[in-house]
Amino acid sequence: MTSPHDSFERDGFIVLRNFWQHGELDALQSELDELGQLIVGDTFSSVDQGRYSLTAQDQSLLYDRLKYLPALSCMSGSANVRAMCRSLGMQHPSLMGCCNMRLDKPHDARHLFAWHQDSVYLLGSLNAVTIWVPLQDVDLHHGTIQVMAGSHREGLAPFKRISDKVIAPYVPFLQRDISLAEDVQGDPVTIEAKRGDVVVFKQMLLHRSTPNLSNQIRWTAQLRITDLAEPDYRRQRFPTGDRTNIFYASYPGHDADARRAREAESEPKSG
Ligand SMILES: O=C(O)CCC(=O)C(=O)O
Repeated sequence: MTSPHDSFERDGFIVLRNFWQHGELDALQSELDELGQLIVGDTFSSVDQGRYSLTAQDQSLLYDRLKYLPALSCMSGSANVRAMCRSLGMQHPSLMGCCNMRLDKPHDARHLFAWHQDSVYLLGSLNAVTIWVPLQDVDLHHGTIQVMAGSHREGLAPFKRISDKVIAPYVPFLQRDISLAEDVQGDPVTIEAKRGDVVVFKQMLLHRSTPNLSNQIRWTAQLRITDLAEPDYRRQRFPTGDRTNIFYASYPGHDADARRAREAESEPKSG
């Protein structure tokens, strides 16, 4: 029989059922409600969008604060997350300082992520993982993610710049700056999960958002863990996306020095 570790290495993702057993999700949800009530008003409720209306301004103010909810740090640093990462083969799991929460409103496609690999934006070790945490059930109706099983084994997929941001160290490159250079081929796997489950996927795995077709917001948290024991990551002095960018970090399929030279070559010559 295939072990969870072996299937994770093969597929690049795993769904762990009933992972949160110590009230972690309730703690996160109550912090979320407290924040929402502070920013949006007393009627805010993370389980019922019918009770309040969300202006674009409040949505953006709320969204920007979500990643600072203390419960996200507690969950990221919890003993069960650490033990789970070790059981999936990480030797020295460490936080990446970029945990996050998403709010995906019904029928709002503007913030959906197209196919991508997190490593392009967040960097981290080759075996770094995202722990994707739904606060309610997720499926094609409520909005979820799709993954391309096994795609992490191909290394970094060809990517292109889609903004004119200058390539320099300490300049973060985000989804609006870089996209995949080619269409993704193959049959995606649609993740179905319940509140309490976690989806762990390698940051090298191709994945994307699907639209929320329900009438409630889809709330999810993303915890990110890197492995400081990975030799190549250490050799590169532990690059993370808040301090540098993909033009200064190499992965299988991507030589940063060669890529920077190519980008410099294609810059319009001045004078
Ligand atoms: O939750 C989503 O829709 C996409 C999340 C995602 O792609 C990510 O956090 O890397």
